[in-house]
Amino acid sequence: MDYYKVNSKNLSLLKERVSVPTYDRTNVKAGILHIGIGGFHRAHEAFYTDELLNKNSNSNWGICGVALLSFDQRIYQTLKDQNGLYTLIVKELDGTLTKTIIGSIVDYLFAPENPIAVIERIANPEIKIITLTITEGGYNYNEATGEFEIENPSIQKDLKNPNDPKTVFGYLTQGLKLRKENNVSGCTIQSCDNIQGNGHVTKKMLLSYVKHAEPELVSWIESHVSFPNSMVDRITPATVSADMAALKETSGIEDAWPVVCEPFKQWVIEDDFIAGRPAWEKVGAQFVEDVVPYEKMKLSLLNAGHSVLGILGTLIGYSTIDEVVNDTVVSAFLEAYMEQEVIPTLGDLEGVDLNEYKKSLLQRFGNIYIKDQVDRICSESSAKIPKFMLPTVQSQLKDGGSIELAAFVIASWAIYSLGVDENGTKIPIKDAVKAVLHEKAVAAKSNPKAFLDIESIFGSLADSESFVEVFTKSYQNIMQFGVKKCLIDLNSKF
Ligand code: CS2
Repeated sequence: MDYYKVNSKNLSLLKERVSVPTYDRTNVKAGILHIGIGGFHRAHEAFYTDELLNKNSNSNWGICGVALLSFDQRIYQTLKDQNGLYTLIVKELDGTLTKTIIGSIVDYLFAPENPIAVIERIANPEIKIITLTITEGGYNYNEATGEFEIENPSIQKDLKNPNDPKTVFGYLTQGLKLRKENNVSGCTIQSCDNIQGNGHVTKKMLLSYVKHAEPELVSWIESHVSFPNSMVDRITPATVSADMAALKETSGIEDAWPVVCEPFKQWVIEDDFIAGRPAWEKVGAQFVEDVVPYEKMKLSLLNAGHSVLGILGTLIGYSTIDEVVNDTVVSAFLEAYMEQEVIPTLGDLEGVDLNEYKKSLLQRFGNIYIKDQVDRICSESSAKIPKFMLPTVQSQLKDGGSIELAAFVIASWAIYSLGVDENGTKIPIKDAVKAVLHEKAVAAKSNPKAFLDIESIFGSLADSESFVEVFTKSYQNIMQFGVKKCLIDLNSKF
């Protein structure tokens, strides 16, 4: 078999082997600027946008992908070498691989190399929508105060060097300022991160920064920029070398960075696009008036479910999510957590059967071909837990509901943060506040509550006597009997 690299020149050859764009990419305009071109964006928004270009000859919405951090140089270089093309490999439930070359990313910029080019592109009249996947931690939000962390050193740096920004806030502010100065019409900023009210949070955080950086821009943004909330969903594990090898072996395609994902996908969006938008509804996105309840459901069941499996699974010694959920002791615990502690906080969701949703999640987590890494799930837990689990705990505390299972998971996280699993193997913790987590985890050995004192994560949770009590009990039990034995005891109770 001949091997072909992924690039525009080879598209006609690649077409013999996998699906390729059926549209003429030279006619596609970058009306969307996307910041954060990681795997998730390429499995989700870029996929939907590509589907639409294939399906609807009237659409010419394409994406200009921005790699913001120096760390993103490799993905930028890969996209550049491959003319923005890459292979999306969907791992079906029966193990088949569905491969598609995605063509919707038609331009790409590497911000550290040329910050002014990014600022100018944000101000370019052809850009109508700016979408973001900058991770849950990227919003610079303080959990304890609910406010923007103006003291963050990177933010302070951007305030002092407006023309050489490093953070998304510095870039957006300078780009929007130029837009205003050039009398360019407004645009939409759409977050695609897993945050409750992601549009509201983006607006609040951006305006907080702008108030300090360019106060006279605040009212322009308020009247010229819309911030729709959206719920995004598609499990996208990190690509591993075996994925690249399988692509090469099965189709003779050499792709330096394909993306792998599950078949399921969902995108629920508020229809608030001030400067127009692609007809994403034609390819399965749902436009609704109020996305907040859907976001809440997804974050507190799927994402929290992931964290539960990731943390407990790591301590027990598993490496992938399917291994963890296929351990019936852990999955029974997860089901009990969802039923007893999460679903009671969700209220009625029109058109959604929560029990069915729960079942479908267990099936998705159990897909043995996905091999989603527990390390990926547990990375940056300090930004995830407050968004995925703590709102549920607060709501249950308020209503006098059970918090025992959530407390067990957070106690497990305290033990996880010591950095060694129950078999004595080192845990590769990836977290922006890794040092603080470790320090508090050590203190928790003699006084478990010390872990809850991290205010920037837990807010005032340590003031709740009932939470501290069950948390402490769980901590001591796990230390004494191990996760698995405790889960068996808890499962018999619920
Ligand atoms: C995961 C998400 O990072 C995580 O913790 O829960 O990346 C999850 O896979 C996606 O949100 C699925 O839509």
